[in-house]
Amino acid sequence: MKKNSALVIVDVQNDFCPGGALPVPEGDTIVPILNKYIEKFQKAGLPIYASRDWHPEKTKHFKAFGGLWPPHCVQGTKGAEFHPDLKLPKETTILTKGEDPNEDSYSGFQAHDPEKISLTESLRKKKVKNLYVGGLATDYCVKATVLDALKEGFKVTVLIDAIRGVDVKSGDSINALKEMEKKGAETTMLKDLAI
Ligand code: VGL
Ligand code: ZN
Repeated sequence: MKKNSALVIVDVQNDFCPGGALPVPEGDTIVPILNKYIEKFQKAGLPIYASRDWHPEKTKHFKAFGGLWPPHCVQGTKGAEFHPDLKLPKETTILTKGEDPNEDSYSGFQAHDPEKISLTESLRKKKVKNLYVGGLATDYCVKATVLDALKEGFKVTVLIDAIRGVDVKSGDSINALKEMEKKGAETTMLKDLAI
């Protein structure tokens, strides 16, 4: 793994896992793999970020108010908590997004840390140039985060063994990955991650 790298874990929350309000098929199966990535980044002393979808009860993002989705990841609920087996170190920077009731946002680059600092600013401060991105869902928040990261000039590697998609239409996840690669993202797997 290169210097100036950070791990970005997208939305590994109960509501996106089987049994949750908006389950991603096999969403929970990436948790043990993400834990291994976390361990590697932690041992290397590299920053770790974890984003969370964090919606108010009423938001344009939900079907009842004009959006696409059933209610999910409502602030303060069990469904909005990170998956209980995800081993986030205490130094993890938690990124919160989706709080604005008028916004239908997906990207970690629309999120902020506890000091209300944006992800871009936080990464620049830490001199991060390379992002390794995994999490849920491939065809929504992972895709949006990766495409925004590329637009912001970061080098991005998608952790293809640590993402899962919703596939509202079959093929959505594969197409999302193709689009990320076309725009410049690279891919890797745990076994190929040099450290
Ligand atoms: C997400 C749909 C709605 C995601 C968030 O995290 O990918 N998908 N809200
Ligand atoms: Zn959402």
